[in-house]
Amino acid sequence: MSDCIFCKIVNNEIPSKKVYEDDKVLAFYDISPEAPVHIVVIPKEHIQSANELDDNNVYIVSHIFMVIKKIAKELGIAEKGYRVVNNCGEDGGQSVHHLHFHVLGGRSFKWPPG
Ligand code: DGP
Repeated sequence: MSDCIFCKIVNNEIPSKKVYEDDKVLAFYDISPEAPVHIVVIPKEHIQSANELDDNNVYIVSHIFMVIKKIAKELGIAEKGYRVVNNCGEDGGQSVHHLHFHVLGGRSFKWPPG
């Protein structure tokens, strides 16, 4: 989508610090980190949110979680643990309307979230 920030990152129209890329998925450092390690993992295909997952595109979620497992190990947060967050829609606090998963690590987190 032409006005989507994350599509622009996929297309290298906006620079990002990438940690993983393949033909379907991109992972990069969040611009406003909430933890010592804060990565955003996205499908390259524009999917607006978790609400737009369907039988044809949901395979990307399992692929994203395999990518998360790999980068968590590489970034040294796998052993102590980390948090994966998907914000969906207005009440979920989603600000960029391209499906993404936050991977946060390097500190401990409280529950429930605010
Ligand atoms: P959310 O609130 O769940 O929609 O998260 C969107 C995240 O995207 C937020 O933590 C900040 C990050 N973000 C927004 N614009 C950019 C950008 O241009 N570059 C990078 N690296 N991250 C961005």
